[in-house]
Amino acid sequence: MYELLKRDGAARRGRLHTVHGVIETPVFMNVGTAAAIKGAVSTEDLERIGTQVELSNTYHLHVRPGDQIIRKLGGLHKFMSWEKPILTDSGGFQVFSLAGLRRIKEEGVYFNSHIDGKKIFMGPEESMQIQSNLASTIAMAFDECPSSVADREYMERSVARTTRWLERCKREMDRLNSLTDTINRHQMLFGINQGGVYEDIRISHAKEIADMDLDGYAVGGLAVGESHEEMYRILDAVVPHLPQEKPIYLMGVGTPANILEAVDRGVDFFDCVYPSRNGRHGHVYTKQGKRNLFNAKYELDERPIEEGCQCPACRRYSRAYIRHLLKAKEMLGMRLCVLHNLYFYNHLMEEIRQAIEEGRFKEYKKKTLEGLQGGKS
Ligand code: PRF
Ligand code: ZN
Repeated sequence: MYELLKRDGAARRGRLHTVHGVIETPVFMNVGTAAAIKGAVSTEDLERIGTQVELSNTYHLHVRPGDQIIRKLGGLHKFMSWEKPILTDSGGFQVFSLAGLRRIKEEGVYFNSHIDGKKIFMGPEESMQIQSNLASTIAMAFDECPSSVADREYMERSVARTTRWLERCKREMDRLNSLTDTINRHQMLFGINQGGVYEDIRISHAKEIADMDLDGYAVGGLAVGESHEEMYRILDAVVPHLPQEKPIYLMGVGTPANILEAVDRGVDFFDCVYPSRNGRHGHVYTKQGKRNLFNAKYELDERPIEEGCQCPACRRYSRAYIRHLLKAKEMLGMRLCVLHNLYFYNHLMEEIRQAIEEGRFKEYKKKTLEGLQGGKS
């Protein structure tokens, strides 16, 4: 159940009640694709840095170790020792971005595993069955994420198929949740809006799926190569047509600036690999923009990554020390940068929530964007 606590312009402060506890929104979900946050970050670390939701992938876990194994071990929560909410992506997007040869048919997608090349079929029913075995809190619908340069005709056919797939997802999820041996019989299902950069296709698709009474609605197919301005134009067009009494999730987005802009357009959920990926390369986020800790100017810098930051890296270590670890290729260097970056994103969301509650989101956004742009390094 989603509770809308406060609106400040189009920005929303809400609360999603789940079987694994409450999610305070807007929220940034921390990506742990294969049930592991890259950068040697443990679930214990996630608890320390204020993570509310962990995100894993159907496709990766189906390929390795296998969702049947995870089911036998009691589900993903027990497997990775994480009690709070987990969202699983459906596999659709990963199949399109990772798998080798693939063929899209009405029934689903035929592809080869990126691990061992083995032939795999995944359709809406399979995706729901895998996610039910994983027993995540929130399952995502099985969709197609078309290329950002797909033409109108392809987009129309693809979106129509994604709608038919969504109907099949819903039916299968209802069936799985009614079975007595299902681990999480309260698994939620979020639908996904597609349509590329075509506003009219986006809007008609949003209207079609709005009636399906799903637990939440995602905007997919963005941040796939189009400009930021195009992404904001599509959000302006489509978000008002999604059910306002349900949470809205912008998939795979993005930079701190992208998140501020999307919150300002009514988005509640986010996920992105940037904080962990950048952290692994020694790129760290601060309110004054990103820093590259490999830079020689940090050699004798005794300050923490960001002054005042309460993350496990900044509370204890200097830029000079972390730079040394990175240069020496010590795993701890990456790990400290990733912890800082995830903390930075989680903390940013906390500040966003507070600003909305206090009715000063516009002002907070303006000030934060100025800082982020000012210190670009
Ligand atoms: N669909 C799914 N997962 C996704 C996307 C999508 O369109 C995106 C697009 N940015 C990220 N992750 N299922
Ligand atoms: Zn820090």
